[in-house]
Amino acid sequence: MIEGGESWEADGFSLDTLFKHSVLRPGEETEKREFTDMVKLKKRRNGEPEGKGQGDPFHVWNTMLQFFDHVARLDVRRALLDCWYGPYQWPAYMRHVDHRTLPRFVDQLLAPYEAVQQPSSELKETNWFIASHALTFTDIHQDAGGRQTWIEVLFGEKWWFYFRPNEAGARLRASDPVAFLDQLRLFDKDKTSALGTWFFTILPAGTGMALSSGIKHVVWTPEDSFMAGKHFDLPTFAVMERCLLEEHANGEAVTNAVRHGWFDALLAVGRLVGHPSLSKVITNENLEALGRMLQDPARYSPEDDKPGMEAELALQLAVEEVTMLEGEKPHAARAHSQARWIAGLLKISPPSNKAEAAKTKARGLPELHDARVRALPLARAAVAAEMARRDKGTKRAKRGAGAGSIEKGR
Ligand SMILES: O=C(O)CCC(=O)C(=O)O
Ligand SMILES: [Fe+2]
Repeated sequence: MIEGGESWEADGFSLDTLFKHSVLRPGEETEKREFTDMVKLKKRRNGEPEGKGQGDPFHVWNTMLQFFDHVARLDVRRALLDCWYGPYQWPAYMRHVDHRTLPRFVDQLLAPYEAVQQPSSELKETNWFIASHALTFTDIHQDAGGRQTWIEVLFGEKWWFYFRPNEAGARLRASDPVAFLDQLRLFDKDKTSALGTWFFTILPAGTGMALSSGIKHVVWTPEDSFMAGKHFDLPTFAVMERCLLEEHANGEAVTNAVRHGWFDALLAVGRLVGHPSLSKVITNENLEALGRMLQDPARYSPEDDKPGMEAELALQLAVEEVTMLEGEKPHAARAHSQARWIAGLLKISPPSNKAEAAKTKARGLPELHDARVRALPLARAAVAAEMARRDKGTKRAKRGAGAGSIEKGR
């Protein structure tokens, strides 16, 4: 927990506050956004009938104007979890972290020479704003895609619960992440303490918190609240790999969102691993994890139904094309990619649906396909060269140590 941040308490829980701090621009208060309907979510969790619209997901499309109209109505509880919010940047006391983030390395080392392409979802998810009515919560989850998180409470209060597994908990999580979560979600003291310990921190306006990736947490919002936050990557690829594998196998059951841009973030940074300023902060364990993710990205792609399958297919396609290009058949590779992508999509959207099939055919190759095909061999080569360099260093050190002991033996 970090104290000494900004507080908007004096401004009030209102649209005007959001305009004043540039969260919204005038006119945006009537745009529809996706809110979590907490009343529906609660009914679903308790197995109660949901009434009208039964079977719908627990999301509703509302405007910010409606959100503020509902503040005093306890029978309507909503939370807006994914409002993009660029203006709120790192506060002074977090700037030392900013300098160690992977996007920073990419900006400093790669961006001056070429445009670094990232999917729009990745950029949108980097800086965000959460507005929640009092008495809302976010269920147990890990933040998607192995990202680190920093948050700052600007209005109201958040109660942050985070779980530290013991040995048995870590084992269950590794072998069956859904069973692990189901057991925690019973909120039964004995069942929980068999797996580890919950900790909690109360965060009033003006306090913030940095949360390492992969930590399971629950957030309770006892008062109307505004919160700004940021997701970022550090060179902790081994944890990222574990998170992605968990999300690949279990989709949104274990996380609160889906990160489709993780691979493009890795491609940008992968090319830079040999740079001295980056190399010194990547451990061997993390380097190996990065190497594995670049080798076979489809293994890690999050599985959230159709978009997840499309994203996985798009990654497979980039890898296949690189493999074919390495076999020196560029034209054949491109034609093959296109055909595979379309065939794959057609399998996802049944060919009986003619309109959907026509749309798919018109789409061409996946977003960022060419950028991926260009960057992947460079990233793989940079990681391989760095591994070889370290390997040589280790062998040299071992030879040195060996020679030393012979000398000592003399
Ligand atoms: O504020 C909330 O309800 C959820 C926040 C959260 O889990 C996060 O920022 O990762
Ligand atoms: Fe979270």
